[in-house]
Amino acid sequence: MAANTKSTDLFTRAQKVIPGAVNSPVRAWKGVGGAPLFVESARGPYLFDADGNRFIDFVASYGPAILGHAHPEVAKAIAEQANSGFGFGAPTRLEVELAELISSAVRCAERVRLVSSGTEAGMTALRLARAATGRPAIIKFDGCYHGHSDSLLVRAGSGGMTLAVPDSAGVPAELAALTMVATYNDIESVEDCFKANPGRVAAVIVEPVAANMGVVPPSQGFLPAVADLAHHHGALLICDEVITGFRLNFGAASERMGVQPDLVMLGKIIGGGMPVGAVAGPARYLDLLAPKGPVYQAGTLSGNPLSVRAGLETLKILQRPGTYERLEAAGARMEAGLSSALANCDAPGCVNRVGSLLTMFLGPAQVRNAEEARGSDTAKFARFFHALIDRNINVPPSQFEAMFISLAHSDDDIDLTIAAAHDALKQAARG
Ligand code: KE4
Repeated sequence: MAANTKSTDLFTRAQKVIPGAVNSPVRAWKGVGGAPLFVESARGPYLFDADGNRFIDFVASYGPAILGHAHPEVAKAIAEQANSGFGFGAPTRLEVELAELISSAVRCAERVRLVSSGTEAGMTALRLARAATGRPAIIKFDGCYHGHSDSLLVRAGSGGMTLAVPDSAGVPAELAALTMVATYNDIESVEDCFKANPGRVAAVIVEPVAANMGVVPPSQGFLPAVADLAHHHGALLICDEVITGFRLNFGAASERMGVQPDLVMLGKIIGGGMPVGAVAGPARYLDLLAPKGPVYQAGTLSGNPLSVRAGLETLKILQRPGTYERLEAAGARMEAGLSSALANCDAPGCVNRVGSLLTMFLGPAQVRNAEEARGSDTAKFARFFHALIDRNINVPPSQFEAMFISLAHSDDDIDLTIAAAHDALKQAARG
């Protein structure tokens, strides 16, 4: 990688006007050290930083860029829509089309409410569950992340794990006390939460594939057991598909795993890279939302035409034959290559993958939950991350995030990345 003086200058400037120089903590590279690269542009599988360095990118905007960056058909659609107006504070045909498309792909989504972020989707889902059941408590899983709304910032994953601040300041203890934390892939821990709060749990919220402690797949039967337990205790099941929605299949991953959520959160891909979120589910729950029902929820830019148009175009492209077969093949190629690199370098660790989502953990032989993820060698991961940057490969700046493979990543891009990872592992091992 060539010099990064422009990024360094921008970082210095940014710190004077933006907290931590970033608008989302994980971008600050706190988990790996050093000053973050500032991105100037991106196209396909590549990012170009402020100094003109090109990287093969596996952050992919943390999920939305499943087609690759700046897909020409999506860019054209956004440009066309921009010429027709950016937003109106009024309903549009486009929102109906996107809601219909989501409803046709997600079985439980009889109704869809669009919002502008995954956080808003989580907030709304919790409020709906509490209204529908008349109960206050929530069960979430250690290491799962559902956005930064107060009730969900307890033992949170993603930036919460990266910065080792799983519980945020500013969340009143009285509110945090309503959120119980179970262990992912441990059904007994869920039962214990219900037993500790009989008749008070409104919902269990879960990522069908955990991707915010690094990627952790659900063990066989875990999700159906969570659903059965929730329903046995009169609680709703909220599946947070902000990452997995339309990533692993054309629809909700949970429904492919034999689970029928009561409420589904969506985001990222359904906006094609533009600001979006959604909460979907049966009319008996969603129609509780204002203006039809008593649960208030609103948003100036909810369903805005630019995000909706980008989402519609993205989903239409994802419906083309061979899409998920290609994503699976690319993911499998990367998994095999990284696993070989670990073995060839005698580097302890493991690779967890589902479809085009994967994480290489440095250290643990297996990672099935947040505790085991925390056993990773984050200092070695930091060295590995920088060694990859030096080889023009951009992965998430945290051991506790997922790598995202897109339809734009060629086999050559993946093979180059594997070769770079092999060398980076050797360099990281030298300390
Ligand atoms: P947003 O509010 O950031 O749009 O979505 C929150 C959210 C909800 N649910 C899941 C499963 C998520 O992964 C997220 C956000 N993901 C993180 C990355 N792990 C976004 C990156 C960031 O925070 O900058």
